[in-house]
Amino acid sequence: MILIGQYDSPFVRRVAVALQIYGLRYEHRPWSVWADADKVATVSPLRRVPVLVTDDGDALVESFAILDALDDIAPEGRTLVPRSGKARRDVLRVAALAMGLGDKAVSLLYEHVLRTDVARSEVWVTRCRRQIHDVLDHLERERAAIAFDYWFGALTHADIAVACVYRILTEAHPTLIAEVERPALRAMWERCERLDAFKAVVQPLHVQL
Ligand SMILES: N[C@@H](CCC(=O)N[C@@H](CS)C(=O)NCC(=O)O)C(=O)O
Repeated sequence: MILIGQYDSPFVRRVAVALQIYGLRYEHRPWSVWADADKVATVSPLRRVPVLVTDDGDALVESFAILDALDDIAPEGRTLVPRSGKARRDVLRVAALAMGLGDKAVSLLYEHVLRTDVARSEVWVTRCRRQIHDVLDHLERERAAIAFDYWFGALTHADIAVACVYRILTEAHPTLIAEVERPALRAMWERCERLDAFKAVVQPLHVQL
């Protein structure tokens, strides 16, 4: 398997953390969606990362779809999401909220970085900021009511998604994050960063156009 994309992306990193936890062997191609856009286009017309090229040669995109494929081949007993039912939906619900945050964080970052010659859209910036704060508040309330180290007892895709996204928010939007204290989310993020699976796949954010 080949994983394409840099670990400073929360989407790429959540896939990489799962690969580490599942103990699945893969090659990593840390291509930038900007500097290496033409290379990314050779495997995906969407030119987004992550892309996972399977051993069969399929190029999978979209982190949820990639993780679905990995969950299928995960070693017995090590899966990061229950197979079915409410327990599965709960994990996916939290992970989807976190990844929605990731979309907003990246979108807001591009708005700041790319709009150098024209005025930024204040309507879009305000909307993204509001969405980020509201989802973080929602997750903070839910997380603060949980006594376990991990959201659903054992580590799942939900914890990984929240931790990966919290990191990019602190790196890409430090002022926004500093506006509100969210101790439960921060503690969970820091706990995840101490895990070997997270330490193995870390890259500080660097935007290279
Ligand atoms: N929903 C996608 C989001 C992927 C995504 O937005 N990746 C960013 C990198 S952090 C990207 O490729 N951006 C380039 C673009 O949108 O053209 C996923 O979960 O895989």
